[in-house]
Amino acid sequence: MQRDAAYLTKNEPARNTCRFQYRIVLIPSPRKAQSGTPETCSTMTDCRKIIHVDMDAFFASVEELDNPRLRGLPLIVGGDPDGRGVVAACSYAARTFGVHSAMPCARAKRLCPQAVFVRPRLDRYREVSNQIMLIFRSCTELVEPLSLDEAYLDVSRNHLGERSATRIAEYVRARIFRETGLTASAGVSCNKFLAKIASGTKKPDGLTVIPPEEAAGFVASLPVRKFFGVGSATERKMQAAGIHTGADLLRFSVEELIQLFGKHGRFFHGIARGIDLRPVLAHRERKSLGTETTLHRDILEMEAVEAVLLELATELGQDLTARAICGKTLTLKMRYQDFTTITRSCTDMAGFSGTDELLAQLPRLVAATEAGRRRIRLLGLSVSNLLPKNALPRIPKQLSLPFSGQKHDLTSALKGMG
Ligand code: TTP
Ligand code: MG
Ligand code: MG
Repeated sequence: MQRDAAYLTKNEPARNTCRFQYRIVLIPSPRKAQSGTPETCSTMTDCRKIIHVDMDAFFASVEELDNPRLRGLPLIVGGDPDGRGVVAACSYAARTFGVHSAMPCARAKRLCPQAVFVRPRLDRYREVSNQIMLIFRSCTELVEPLSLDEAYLDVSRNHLGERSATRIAEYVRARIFRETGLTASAGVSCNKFLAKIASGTKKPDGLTVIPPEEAAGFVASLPVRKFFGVGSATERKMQAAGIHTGADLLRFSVEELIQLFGKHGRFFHGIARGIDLRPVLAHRERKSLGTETTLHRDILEMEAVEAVLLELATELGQDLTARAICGKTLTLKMRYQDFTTITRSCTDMAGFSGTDELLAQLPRLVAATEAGRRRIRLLGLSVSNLLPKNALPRIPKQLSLPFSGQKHDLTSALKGMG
């Protein structure tokens, strides 16, 4: 059977001209051609072997690993259940109660009063993340991490000399379990979109393979909200246009989709046909670095706003210094009581590389908001346009007054704006 050749056959000789020596790609399917089914990636240029690996209930699983008494309990990693924090992660036992990531902890507690709440320990999660990334990199150079717990691997060529991407995925999952004690789920296919969808279909501890010739059929039945790049606004727009599944998307030309969804239109046109030519980028650069906090109560007083910003700027400044990077653009994010969210940014070609530089610009950004007049529930600071710190010319910087002599006194600085 031709179907699984690329993924399951280890020792079979390659019989076509595909660069990476696997034989599905250049063999057109006569059945499909006759029935007029749109081309799938099996007949297009995409002949890659992509794996997407994602850890199961990552933060929660690490907590269970380190504290066996928590195993099997409904476990929630996140903020204070009696405060206003949100759920970062929850165990699969907690999910049976309807709890999920990003849900307010208070609601999670109402849904599952017996849940055990623990606070996140990011350093520990980073440590495990480093371990799994090393396992990925032992298979291929082409590893693109998406977050602490997941990555794409392009194993078209790999260090193991293994032809079957499925076998590599099994090997990776087994090593992760052996070396960390944690389970991961993986998806295998010919592109990033399909591999990522696949990894989510048999969670936890699952492996799913979507062979190229099954891609179009698979995507046809997929609800559009599962498509990469479809947030709730795009989903509403799609539903208004009568697009509910991948099959519905097939009725639209690329021009029509571009008209409806701008630059994403072309991507949607491709993935409806199982085509996604995005490469796995091993050195995808971080685009921004930031920190934000949901406040315990909505705040109006400027002193409180300033105190929180001081904390955020100190944390972000330390992070920038520790990573030896700087960003040319500083962005202040503010969410008001009614959930309206605004951002205010400024750019400094000399770059922001530490707390003092952040603090020097904050008064200007705060002055462009309604802080002091509207209650605020969330504050965030981030820098973007990142560069290594030593990549910028050394421009002697005069910190803007009124900071001189009052290091870190944001309150005075803001009052000084008058
Ligand atoms: P995910 O991989 O999205 O989720 P998960 O690993 O907890 O569960 P799943 O088995 O469904 O993959 O996210 C990885 C970690 O990132 C998660 O454990 C905690 C963190 N995270 C947040 O802090 N906030 C969020 O909103 C999400 C989605 C994740
Ligand atoms: Mg995960
Ligand atoms: Mg993940």
